[in-house]
Amino acid sequence: MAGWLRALKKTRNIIGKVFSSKVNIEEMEVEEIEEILLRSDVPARLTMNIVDELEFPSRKASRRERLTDMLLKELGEAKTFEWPDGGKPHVIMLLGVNGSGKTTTAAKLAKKAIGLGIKPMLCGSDTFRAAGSSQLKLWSEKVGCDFTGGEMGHDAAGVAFNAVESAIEKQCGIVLVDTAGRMHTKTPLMDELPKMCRSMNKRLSGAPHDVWMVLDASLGQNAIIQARQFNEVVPLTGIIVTKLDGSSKAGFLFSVRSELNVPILFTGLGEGEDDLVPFDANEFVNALFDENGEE
Ligand SMILES: Nc1nc2c(ncn2[C@@H]2O[C@H](COP(=O)(O)OP(=O)(O)OP(=O)(O)O)[C@@H](O)[C@H]2O)c(=O)[nH]1
Ligand SMILES: [Mg+2]
Repeated sequence: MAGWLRALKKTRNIIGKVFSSKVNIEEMEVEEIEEILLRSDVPARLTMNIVDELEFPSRKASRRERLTDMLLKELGEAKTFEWPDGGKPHVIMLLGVNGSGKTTTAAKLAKKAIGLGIKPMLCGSDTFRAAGSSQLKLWSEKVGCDFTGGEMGHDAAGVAFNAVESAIEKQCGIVLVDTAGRMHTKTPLMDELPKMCRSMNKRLSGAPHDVWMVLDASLGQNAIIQARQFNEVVPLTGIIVTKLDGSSKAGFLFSVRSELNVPILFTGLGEGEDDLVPFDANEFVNALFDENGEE
């Protein structure tokens, strides 16, 4: 909980005003509540429903209870990632726009796998930039796991194929394929993603078993627009939201289920290798509104 509280400081600075000890939400003008919710990127449709709901008093529940309830409902039922427990390697491809946190997240996931006794393979398929793959190689040395990468200009699909092959040989339990950052609007780069999938599937039927999009929380609703485009090119099976610790727009998380219908699996709450936690809707909503959270 402490991690969540710290991480959501910025969003709470806006949204938390609804519940701060100085302001009484029960007596607040609904227009003010509406403005606060919209400013932290809570989707407009949900904000409208909340305002409609809060406008009239209820004998059964306080406004705070009703708001919390609506927000939790919007996040839907939680899905947790089931870590693989042996057999063929489970291949996960991480994708997203430039700088969203893919490489760091791949390393964080590898560290988690090691902690669970699962042998990871980190695959650096970012062959766009000279440092793209070496950045992940450094991480593999830091967390202590196998690595397969490609030099700049190499075919990313080939690098991914080799990583899966090597993971099978080395009996790894999980392969984390870090991809190059790409803008959702650049067609040729987007086309590389299904090609990578086909290539991995040739070496191991069913691979990649998961495709997770890494979204930068500081982008707010724009992250949803990006995810929608990626989802059309390669169907996503999970979302990882990074940089929640630096975002004041965490309200966009309430759009993920209705707009994408892809589960949020993990959230990044900092830059360190242990700052990745399974997404927990209750912790998230409670941390948003915690009056005792750090200022
Ligand atoms: N505060 C914070 N910073 C993060 C988090 N995740 C990643 N970062 C930082 O975001 C920056 C970009 O992270 P990378 O992992 O290199 O992002 P990327 O998506 O691989 O970037 P490209 O390969 O250039 O597309 C780095 O400075 C990371 O330390 C997080 O959860 N919180
Ligand atoms: Mg990267």
